Amino acid sequence: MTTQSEGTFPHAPEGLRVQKIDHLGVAVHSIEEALPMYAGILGLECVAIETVEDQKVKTAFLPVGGTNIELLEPTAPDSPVAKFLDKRGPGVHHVAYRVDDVARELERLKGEGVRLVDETPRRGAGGALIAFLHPKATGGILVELCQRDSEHH
Ligand code: CMX
Repeated sequence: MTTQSEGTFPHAPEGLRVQKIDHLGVAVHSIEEALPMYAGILGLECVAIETVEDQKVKTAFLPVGGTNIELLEPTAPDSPVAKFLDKRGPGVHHVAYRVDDVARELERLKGEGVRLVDETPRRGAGGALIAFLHPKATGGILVELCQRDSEHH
């Protein structure tokens, strides 16, 4: 099976219909230990903490300028975030783009041969429908597609 990497699309794809950057995911060892720095240096306050069992992460949302920082703490040694922290240490883990219809975007990207992590949407923090594209297809940055029913984040 062939997959696409940057700049090798046979028939120019339309690209995502992105509304905004929904959030930036940041991997941390401990949300509790990270929050004082976010408040004290960056002036960002946490408005929601939620565990997403499916992804094996605890999340904290910190609104900033119409988008959010999402802190990610692994809840199990086999969490993708635990693996990331082991390899790279704390830092930016993914960029999440808000789209109208994750399932439609996935179908279209699949049709273009883009390498996906998730072929169908899953439930993420705040009840959002989410899916990941593989970082090898998106310039080395893990990309999340995120669909929300309302502007609650
Ligand atoms: N950003 C950029 N590159 C990443 C990455 C990330 N977050 N995670 C892994 N990679 C790279 C690795 O560096 C590695 O590259 P090299 O081969 O060049 O060394 C490659 O991808 C494979 O990485 P790996 O450590 O062997 O990890 P896996 O292949 O087992 O898994 C991935 C990688 C992306 C498929 C997996 O992390 C995944 O499924 N991620 C999506 C789910 C997720 O991250 N959930 C947590 C957040 C949930 C939430 O926000 O709600």
